[in-house]
Amino acid sequence: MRYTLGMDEPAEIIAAAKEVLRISDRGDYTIPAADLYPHQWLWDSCFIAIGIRHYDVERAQKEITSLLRGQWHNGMLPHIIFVSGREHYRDRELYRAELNPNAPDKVSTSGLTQPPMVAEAIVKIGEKLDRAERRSWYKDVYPALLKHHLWLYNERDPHDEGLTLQIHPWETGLDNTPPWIRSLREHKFPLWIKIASSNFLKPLVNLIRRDTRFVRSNERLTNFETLVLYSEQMRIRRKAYDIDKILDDSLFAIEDLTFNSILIRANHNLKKIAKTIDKKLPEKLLASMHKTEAALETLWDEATSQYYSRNFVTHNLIIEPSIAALMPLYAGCITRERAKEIVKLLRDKKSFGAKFPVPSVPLNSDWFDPYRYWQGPVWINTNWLIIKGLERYGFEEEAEHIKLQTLQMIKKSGFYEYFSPLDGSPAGSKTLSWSAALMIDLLS
Ligand code: 2M8
Repeated sequence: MRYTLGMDEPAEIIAAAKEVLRISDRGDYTIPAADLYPHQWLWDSCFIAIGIRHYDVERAQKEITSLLRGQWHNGMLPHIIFVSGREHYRDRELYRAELNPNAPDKVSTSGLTQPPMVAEAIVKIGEKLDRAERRSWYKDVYPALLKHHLWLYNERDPHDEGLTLQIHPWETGLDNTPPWIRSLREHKFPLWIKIASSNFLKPLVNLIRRDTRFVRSNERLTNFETLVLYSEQMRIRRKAYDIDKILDDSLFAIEDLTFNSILIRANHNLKKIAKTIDKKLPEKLLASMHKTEAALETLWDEATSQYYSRNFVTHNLIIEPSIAALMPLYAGCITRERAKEIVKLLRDKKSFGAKFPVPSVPLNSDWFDPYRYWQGPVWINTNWLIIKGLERYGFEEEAEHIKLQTLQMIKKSGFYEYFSPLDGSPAGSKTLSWSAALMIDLLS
């Protein structure tokens, strides 16, 4: 197949990437992958738009405006907008977003959100437009974007601390990353999870799971992890997505390092957009934005010289290393000293300095598994975020190295979902849209 083998020149790779995106194009939006992810996802569409803007700005704009059609009345941007049709009834049922009066009337969505990459995508698209077009583009999307940021602080920063909280691992985009699975394991689960994830019932659960029909089970979440994430979603659904009720009785309420690092960049981009169209952001929002940057520093752990996510309830850092440790580079607000500490981790061959960087879990972690989803493999979107962060701090050589190794993996195997950091071999879905789109961006 043209898009998986024999790519050499950048132009060939870009052509192959466009083909992957064409296959998953559903008119106004792009699905992440036809097999595993047949709906529209929030941060996927942002990364996709960042790639598409290089050859079709209008289509990239549609990718974003189609996301905004899913916005809840309270400002939340949901992490999935479902396609219609009977075959996907089960996916929509898992959420039943209509239980909450804020859910949109015309489209079916999830009741969770995902990292706020929208502002970055809007600005990146803006870079491709002339001044007048850019102003008009920003004017079109500003009200929804502002509403989203207001929601993030109003609903997800209830103590006005500057850090937003996430209520499910799916909100962080890093589903089964070790800090979450460890945090969830600290709680008592319904007995049925224990029974259903036993070896005895494995064949039965495997039969129900849709994902392992497409991808080898050693490349996906374990049955236990899948069931825990599922049961957490059911708990949130039972609370009808009411944040007060959820916080009253939730196993998972964390201030995610990746989410908040992305929020800091998003805030900068929102300010840029407002300035371009002569809008004044509300004072309270500006104060919250300022607080977030200061609060990021409270996630630093002196003993291990790293940043971590924090448990919202206990306020304890979750000392479990993962790719999130590198994301403050992308936030761009940390000191050069801190940035240097992160680069040390990236260079350390026992930690994140793998032959094919950057592993989603450091090589010396007990959790590390080269093929298991967010517990080891290299992902193109996190590489992209790290590259942008390194460039911002002037670590050009490190950024270039990650870019080159990313290119090698893609050239050899195609636009897979993730890759082994040990030898670059591919895993997961064969054609992940953000792998294609972000490769276009890195090569352009
Ligand atoms: C994965 O997450 C979804 C749930 O949202 C899943 O496991 O089914 C993650 O990799 C997430 O970051 C990504 O946005 C999504 C679609 O590519 O898949």
